[in-house]
Amino acid sequence: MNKREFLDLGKQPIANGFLYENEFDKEFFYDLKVAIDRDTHLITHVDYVKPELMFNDTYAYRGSMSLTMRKHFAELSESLKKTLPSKPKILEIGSNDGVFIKNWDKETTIAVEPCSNFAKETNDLGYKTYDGFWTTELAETILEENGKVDLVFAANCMCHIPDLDQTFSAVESILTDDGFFVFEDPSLSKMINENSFDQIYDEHPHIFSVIALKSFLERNGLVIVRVDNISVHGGSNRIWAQKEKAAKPDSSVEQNITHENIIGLNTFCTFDRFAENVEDCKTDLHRLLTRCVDQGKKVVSYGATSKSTTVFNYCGIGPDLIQYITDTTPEKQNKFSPGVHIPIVSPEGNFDDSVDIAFLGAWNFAKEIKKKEEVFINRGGKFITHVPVVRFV
Ligand code: JHZ
Repeated sequence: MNKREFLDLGKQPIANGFLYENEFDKEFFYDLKVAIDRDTHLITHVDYVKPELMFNDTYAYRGSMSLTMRKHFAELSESLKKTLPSKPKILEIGSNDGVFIKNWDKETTIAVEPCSNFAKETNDLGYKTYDGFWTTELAETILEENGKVDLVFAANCMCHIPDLDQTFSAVESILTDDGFFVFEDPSLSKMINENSFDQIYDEHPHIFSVIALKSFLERNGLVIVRVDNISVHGGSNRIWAQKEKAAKPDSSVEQNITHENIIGLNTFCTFDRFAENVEDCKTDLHRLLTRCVDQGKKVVSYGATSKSTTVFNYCGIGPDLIQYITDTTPEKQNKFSPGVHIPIVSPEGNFDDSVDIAFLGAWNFAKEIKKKEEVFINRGGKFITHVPVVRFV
């Protein structure tokens, strides 16, 4: 790739590398620098972190921890079932804890998951899960053992894989002639509009525009036939692609590309301006949290997200500003956050009357969280977000 760097998010740890105190001194850090590829306009890291350092048998993120995402995948599955032939054969790449495949028939569903803890969990549930990274070799094995599939699905997984050419050509090889490749990932246009720079961390080596995806898919025999702009994870795009012969793109594809051109996703200055906004956010957030602490407020964070790893490490926010992070995920509790080492605790008994202010680490679930935390809000508790600008909400 012919990369032009535009943003430096500093030294960062593994975003989901929650750790114990006795592991602090051997923690891994890397330089998180972001670039645009001059040829395809793909937004991509300057250097990629080795996948094995992020996706292994201690992976902590569980997709099914929020009601929003459980509902999202249940509804999507219902609508896919109407589009696909009856009893479709499906393959999910990056099945995590099974939040999507649980809506499908065990007999006709195959999954691929490199985090062995989750591959074991879904195998135990009866879904045939290949424990490994999606590669040409694994695709060949799956093809030999199962034949072609009617749907390849991936949610928040394609943007995790450094080598997109290998990834997409392997998808093409396993699809039936009129099969669909459907995948969703955070949208670049949303990230730029909302200044949600925390979508960038080790696990997201790319943030996709439709413009860039078109180049990568087409050179691997796949054509985008539909784009859905969806609200999850702070604004994502669901891309529908098919083999060239079957593809009949609808108007959403051209509409999205036109919109992306209008907002400048194909020009360098858009990203230089974004980098300036990111810098401003760092100053504003640090200043607001410092002011709250100086006023004697108890400030915590809500949701130990990958996104907040970027925010806290880039903005220099540690336990001096945020006393602890509450999170419902058992695998994260009683550990410390990556890099800045803020304690992570269960919300039970900790998100209590003593808390004055909570930074929304999981700002993408603001609606769900505000509904759940009405008591906190009604007694005057305040949430802080940095998206799209630093403020109380
Ligand atoms: P959430 C992960 O990012 C990582 P993260 C990954 N790379 C990716 O692409 C995206 O997901 C999709 C907790 N929580 O989903 C649960 C509460 O404690 O924003 C989660 O730990 N209480 C695969 O980590 C976290 O917040 C609640 O009420 O940025 C949310 O993490 C709710 C709703 C959530 O993803």
